[in-house]
Amino acid sequence: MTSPKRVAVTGAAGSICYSLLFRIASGEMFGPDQPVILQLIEIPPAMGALEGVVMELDDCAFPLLQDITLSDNPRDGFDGANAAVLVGGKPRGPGMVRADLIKENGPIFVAQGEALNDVAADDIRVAVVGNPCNTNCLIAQSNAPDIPRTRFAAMTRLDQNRTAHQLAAKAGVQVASVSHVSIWGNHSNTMYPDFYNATIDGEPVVDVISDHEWLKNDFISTIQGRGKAIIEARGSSSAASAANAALDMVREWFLGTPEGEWSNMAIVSDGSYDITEGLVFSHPVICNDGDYEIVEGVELNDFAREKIAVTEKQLLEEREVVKDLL
Ligand code: NAX
Repeated sequence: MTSPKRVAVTGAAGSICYSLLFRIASGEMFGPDQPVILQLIEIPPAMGALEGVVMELDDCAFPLLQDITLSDNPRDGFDGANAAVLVGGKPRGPGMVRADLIKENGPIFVAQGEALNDVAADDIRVAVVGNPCNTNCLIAQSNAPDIPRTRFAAMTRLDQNRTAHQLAAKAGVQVASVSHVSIWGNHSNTMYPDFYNATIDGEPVVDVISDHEWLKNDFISTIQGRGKAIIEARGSSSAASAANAALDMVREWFLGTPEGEWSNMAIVSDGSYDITEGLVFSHPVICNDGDYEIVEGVELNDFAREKIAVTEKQLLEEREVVKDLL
């Protein structure tokens, strides 16, 4: 019998987790033969709601779900964890700008980074979903000096999936025809969804979609503004699609990127593509067995370089805001 994977999840009583936890427990994250133990972490006022979520998990009678623990303390919640998905955080309140959100959430990720450092399993991998996810990831990483930095990644998979859908819809093909999407930079309205290197049925997107003005303008702003558009339409932020993206991200990180494909995650920059070393920056990667390699040789033209410079500048500014927490 395979030993169970301990999966710690913060923000476990929130909207994303109401979809995510059930799919982890059903085997969609680590495969149909991998038992899991869910270690659910919340803040004290949400523990009652979390108990309700656990009752529902129990009532699903998932064969792979071996145990569930509940905790309002990351030191207990991350104990022995092999994977951690950091979803929890404070939402942006009325009148708050991005810098306020960063400052509000920063201390949460200091404490979580320290706790992961001290109590997680030696093979821990950490996926950060809670926004601003790149900078939260940088903070957690910086406060976990004994864990290699490459074990942390922030989620830009939702942006990858959104890009694949938009390109497929414009070209009038199925989403499976779209490959080699890359997402560069910050999970924010400055990210650069790269269509130049993406393909549709093996052909460059720019050869299949003749409306290049759409690609350079409306397409990019649709991806950058998709989260906001969903809030406007639904009255609350993307939850099921974010949970789905977290599953895609972590599954490929552990089980591997499909042959010939790219995954995207915001990972620590090693200076590739002249991006400032140490920033948590989304890149196309190829994952295998819990490790990843940055895809090499992606051609970045002047248009791409300009877009990447904008998102890099934003991440440098965010790093400046939290410099006392690093
Ligand atoms: P919810 O507000 O529904 O849930 C967040 C949960 O986190 C709450 O239950 C809250 O009690 C808990 N929480 C707060 N502080 C905590 C702490 N210190 N420790 C543990 N739990 C804590 O938000 P939800 O819709 O689930 O979204 C969660 C986060 O994902 C938000 O920061 C959101 O901005 C972010 N997103 C990131 C996306 C991405 O692509 N990277 C896309 C979707 C989403 O916007």
